[in-house]
Amino acid sequence: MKEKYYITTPIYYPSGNWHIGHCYTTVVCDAFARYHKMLGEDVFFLTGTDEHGQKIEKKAAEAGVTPKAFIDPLVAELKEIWKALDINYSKFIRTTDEEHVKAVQHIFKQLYDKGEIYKAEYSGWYCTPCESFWTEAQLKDGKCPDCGREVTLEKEESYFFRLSKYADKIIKLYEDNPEFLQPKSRMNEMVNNFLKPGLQDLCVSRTSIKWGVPVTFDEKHTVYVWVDALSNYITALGYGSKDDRLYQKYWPADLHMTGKEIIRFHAIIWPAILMALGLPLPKQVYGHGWLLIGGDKLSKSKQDKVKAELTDPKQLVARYGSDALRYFLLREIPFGSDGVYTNESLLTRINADLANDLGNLVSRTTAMINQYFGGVLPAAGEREGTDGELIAAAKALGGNVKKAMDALDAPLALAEIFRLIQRANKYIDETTPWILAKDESKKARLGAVLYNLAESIRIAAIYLKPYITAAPDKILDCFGIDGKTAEDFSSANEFGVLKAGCAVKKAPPIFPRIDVKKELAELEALAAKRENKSAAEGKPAERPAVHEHTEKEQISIDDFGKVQLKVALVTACEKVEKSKKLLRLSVKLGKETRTVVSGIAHAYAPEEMIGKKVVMVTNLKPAKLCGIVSEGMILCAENDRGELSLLAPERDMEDGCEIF
Ligand code: ME8
Repeated sequence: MKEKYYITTPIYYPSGNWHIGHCYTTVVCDAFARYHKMLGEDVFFLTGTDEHGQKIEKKAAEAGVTPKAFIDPLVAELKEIWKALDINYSKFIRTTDEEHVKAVQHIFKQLYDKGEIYKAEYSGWYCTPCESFWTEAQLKDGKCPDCGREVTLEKEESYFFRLSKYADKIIKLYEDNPEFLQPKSRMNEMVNNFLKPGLQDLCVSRTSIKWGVPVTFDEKHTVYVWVDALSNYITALGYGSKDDRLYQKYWPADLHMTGKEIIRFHAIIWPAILMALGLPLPKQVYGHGWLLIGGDKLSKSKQDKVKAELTDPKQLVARYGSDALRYFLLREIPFGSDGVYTNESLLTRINADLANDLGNLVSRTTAMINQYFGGVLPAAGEREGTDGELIAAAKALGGNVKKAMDALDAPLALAEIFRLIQRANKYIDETTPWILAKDESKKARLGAVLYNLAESIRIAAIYLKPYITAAPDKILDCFGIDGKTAEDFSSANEFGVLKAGCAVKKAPPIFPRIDVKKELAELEALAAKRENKSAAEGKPAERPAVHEHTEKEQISIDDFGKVQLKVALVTACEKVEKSKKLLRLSVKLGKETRTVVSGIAHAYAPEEMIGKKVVMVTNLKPAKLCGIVSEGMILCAENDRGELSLLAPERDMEDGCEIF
């Protein structure tokens, strides 16, 4: 019986605006899934989309469509990206799938029946016409910040999950299973920041959010999105349905791969829910780092740098191929840490590793077999010189890759494969086949050298298959091997499999070398075009919603002192015509009134802005946006998903007062 391997990505928010950073988790999981399949394991690889919640509800309402109609095209777009990147998932779950919804309802009811969920009251300021609760701080002059009407102190009933009782159990889980949460630093973070200080019970239902899974026994409640989302890892296998054969076969998961920002949900809340349900826990959770876009803080400002990068996955695949992108993501980012994406780092990787090391080795070897032996593979012959070293490196590859993959270190696995490729290139320099070819008496030696190279290439190509998916088959095809017959590693653990006398084709150009200077200039021109187009449309250039490098150069207190910040009261606000992003605001700064244009229309409705007190930079040089002179800038926080939150003084302060 084959061993099973169940691996999951987090399910994606259908946010659109997909960028190369989004592809990271899924490409990594795809490589692990393919690797385990080639080891002969029975693999299930799950991915999907996380479709409920207030954000979608709100965005769909703004677009004037139902949430489902809003989401469907975004999901289709995501699936297209996975196709372009050759992602071979076993199942794509959507949290709007009927089976998932029913299973989440079943899970919620089970937790309730077991006494793990209880009903309690959550108190806050209630605006009846808006059906909304507000905290004290959110009120505007003691009134509803949405409609300005009176609010009353009321309580919203909610269901709470008894998370607090699981803190010790989770600490014990980590102690008994040091491999459960990786890398190690994440475990320390969970223990010190969350578990040791003690956990609070978790509010797991809402009455104010309609776009969610209804609680069957109390229909005005919907299930908290994270409970809904995390459950996908078992509902996708049929847990809670009539047919749970996949669940029986694959659960517990071998690996939940997630970004580091959502590790708390996977390493604390999810195990606690499973413990409460009495179900087995996943074997491992891994919190990977982020792909930071931009990077170089020296040459240009962060903004310019980010705008200059091409981050659209489909455009990148169309330009450089899916292998190049997959290779970059898997090789460039030290696993578990953050890595930097720049156009230049991608192009450098393609040239150095794929075109120079791999491409040259394959093209030189197959060309020489054609030139000196008419395209017929010569015999292996006697070993001499450094043959033994090359052969030993090729034979050791499987073990070295396994060690790296067992440690969840895909970059190291690729480094091992490229070590063999580099060794083979060095072997060409050592054996100088072009000199051997000049001496007829060295023909057998020349044959042996080319045979050893062909075998090393074959072994490297088979081991490359989980990581890059097109080139290995093209390489194997040169030696008459159908890629499909090399779906496991067994033939790659032996040296001497290729038969002398078989036909060898001259390799087609697999990774053409890129003229980096020329390509960077083209990309820059593309970025400028994007920006001009945006400016002509009166909107700020689309900035990819990615985790950007936040480091800036140090500044002195005098530099900071040059910025004048004041509290401003928004007195009027409207959308800027012909722009999707801009709002025109009138603000009051004490006795003074000013106009400000701000790119926040995707996050705030004009009505919502009126009456807000915000933080404003008041000594910026006026700038014209969409024909309107903006006399300052209001400040916002932005997270990695592009969500905005305005900055405001924590206590009520008069408008016009200074901030320092
Ligand atoms: O968090 N670098 O979904 P999501 C590396 N729906 N990884 C990145 C990245 C970057 N720049 N940007 C995004 C969610 N990701 C929830 C999950 S699971 C029950 C619910 C990764 O669409 C991110 O770390 O915000 C995460 O692993 C994945 O993309 C989906 O993120």
